[in-house]
Amino acid sequence: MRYLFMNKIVFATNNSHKLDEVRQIAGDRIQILSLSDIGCTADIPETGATLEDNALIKARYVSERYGLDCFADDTGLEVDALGGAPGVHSARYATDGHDAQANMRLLLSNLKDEHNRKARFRTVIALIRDGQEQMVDGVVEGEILTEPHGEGGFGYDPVFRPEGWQITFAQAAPEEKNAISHRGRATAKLFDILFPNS
Ligand code: ITT
Repeated sequence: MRYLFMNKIVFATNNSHKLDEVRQIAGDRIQILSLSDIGCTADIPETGATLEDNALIKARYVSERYGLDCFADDTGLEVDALGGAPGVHSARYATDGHDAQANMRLLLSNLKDEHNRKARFRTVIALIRDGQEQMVDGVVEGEILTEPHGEGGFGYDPVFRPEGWQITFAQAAPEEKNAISHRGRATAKLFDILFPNS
């Protein structure tokens, strides 16, 4: 409980966009430390078969090596017409690296001539506090457009339009995305656990 007691917790991610989003949701309730803030430069291997496995792998890495309270996020884009792909493989869909443009190009090409564009983002957050593991998730339903729109957000945001919206996540303000997104919903559940009386 060391870090939480001091109103700090580690977010085990190397993705600065995720960090920005979660810090914005946290506001001044808690200080979210990044991996570099604690001197961790590892690219934690994500070898799990599910989002749950990978979220736990990342959180355990920090908990076991640094002894700090922490949480980790694993996120996937699940496309119905592709049988749920890219899913847990979303980061490395087109290449070995995190090439968002290549990932989107491959996704659009795999959906060429496909009428069923239904998809969802799913985020699983694993929290380890005082050695106790807990998991929460968040989902947002939507559809994959035929071409990218917008410059904001990251990853697959330019091709994902949430249900009931006229714009993509990449065309939305950060607080608009956070209000309904997979990560926003999972993070709200995380903060309900961390701050049960607020
Ligand atoms: P960490 O594992 O270090 O947290 P990562 O970028 O590798 O960062 P994931 O393993 O969760 O994150 O990979 C998820 C992939 O899905 C990755 O390609 C992201 O760009 C993409 N992604 C995650 N969240 C997203 C979001 O809110 N909007 C659009 N794309 C997202």
